Amino acid sequence: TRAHIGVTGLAVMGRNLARNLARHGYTVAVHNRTPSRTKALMEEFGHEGTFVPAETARDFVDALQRPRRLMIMVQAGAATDAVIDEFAPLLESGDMIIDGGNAHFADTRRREADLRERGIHFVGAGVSGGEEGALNGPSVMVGGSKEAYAVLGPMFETISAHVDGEACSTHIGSDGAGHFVKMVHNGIEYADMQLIAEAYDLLRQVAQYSPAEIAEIFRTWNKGRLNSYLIEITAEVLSHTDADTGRPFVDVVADAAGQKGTGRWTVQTALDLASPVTTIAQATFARAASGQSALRTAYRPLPGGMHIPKTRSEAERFTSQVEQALYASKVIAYDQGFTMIQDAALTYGWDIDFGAVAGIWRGGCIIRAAFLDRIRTAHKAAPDLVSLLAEPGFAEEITAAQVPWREVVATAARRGVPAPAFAAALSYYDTLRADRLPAALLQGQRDYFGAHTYRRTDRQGAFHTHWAHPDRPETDV
Ligand code: NBP
Repeated sequence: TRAHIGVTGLAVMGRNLARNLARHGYTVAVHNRTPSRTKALMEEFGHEGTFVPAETARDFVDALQRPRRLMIMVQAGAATDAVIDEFAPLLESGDMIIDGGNAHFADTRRREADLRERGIHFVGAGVSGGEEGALNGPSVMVGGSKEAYAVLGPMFETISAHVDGEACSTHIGSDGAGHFVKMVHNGIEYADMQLIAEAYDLLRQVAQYSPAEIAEIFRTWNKGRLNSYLIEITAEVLSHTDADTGRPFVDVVADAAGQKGTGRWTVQTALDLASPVTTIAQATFARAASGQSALRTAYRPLPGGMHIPKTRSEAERFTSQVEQALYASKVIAYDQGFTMIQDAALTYGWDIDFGAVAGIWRGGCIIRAAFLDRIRTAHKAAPDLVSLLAEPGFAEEITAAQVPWREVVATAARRGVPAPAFAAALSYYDTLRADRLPAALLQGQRDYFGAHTYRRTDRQGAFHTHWAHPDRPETDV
């Protein structure tokens, strides 16, 4: 029997995806550069389904049904190129290489163009949900050709997570679109996590609640509109007690956040696209700032804000304001992410169904949340929706939340509690709702020092003022 699909790269992700496929009845060829991993998979999990272990690249390729479907789950970057270079010469026209790793979308675009010339479909698939998702149902964001998705889609839709009977896998768009959307997913994840962390910090420092009490607050919030995987696990982490010291776990963890890079890619790419993903950027910079230990030592002696203890009823009122601020900021963070995908779709010619993107993020991935169902509905109802805030339901909620949102950001500033993501989200809201922006002054400055010209509100054309002789008539250039 020939295999329906082959997986090469059998570290945690590849092994679990191969098992997921086999458990769903597919015959899966398995291969790894170091054969011991293949052997280990067969020994431990071989009974779970039909696997065809292959030691050499040739055996692996020969084990596959045509058109061949070969999935790569190796380290992103040079390792992925090395594996493509090894296998592509063994493939035939019409075969498919799927890269399920965390590739940068620009690499995926390059690889797709290169392999397309050789008649091979290259499918960059963003796989979210970590090892657990890979095994039990990930969210899969698939790029590449429609023809390839027609063949691979049923397979991805079978092994992906499901919400209300719908699969969390879809064809996002051509070439790098799948990996792009996965990257933005991770950027939104950074923002979501940072916003939750800021909410915790404010509840702790301003309202003086203990981690266990804050865990209870998050549990309550998780029953409402903030219902999400991240809120749920936050409550778990906050209620955890360190076994060694008996102290809250969150108090014994070093406060320097790590990052593997996809949040950073989102921000770097956003700069290139001129997409103002400020909340995602602040979340990424907040992680970077937390790791600047020398700077933190230098700043630590400097004065902070006013300490005004809150009474119990004030603390309760503040808690409800923080819920509003968290929700409003979250809507902004997601809106920024979707805007960035829209900007990229225009730049790269991707025809993206935003409702479908929100739909496949409802399950299997880290940002899964009840809220995504509403985003999906909003985009399905109005496929040209420019912003979530253009949808009456969201607009109404933000209108209701804006006063408490401002109160929370102002309280954070007065008390000296850092809330960079809350503040960035609010500034973004105020920037985009402003009648007039001081960008007009920037244009004046640019024209002054660099003769960069400006447009006028009352006439067509590009103008330059002779700043050395401002009374001379401006030139229409
Ligand atoms: P790793 O990213 O740790 O990569 C290990 C695998 O790459 C092994 O199979 C290793 O083979 C293989 N490999 C390397 Br390294 N260099 C190679 C080369 N030059 N030629 C052939 N094979 C090579 O594995 P992972 O943690 O399972 O992740 C796999 C992919 O999935 C990565 O792109 C990762 O970024 C992504 N990922 C996604 C998530 C998620 O939540 N979506 C989570 C974790 C990882 P060896 O056994 O011979 O050394």
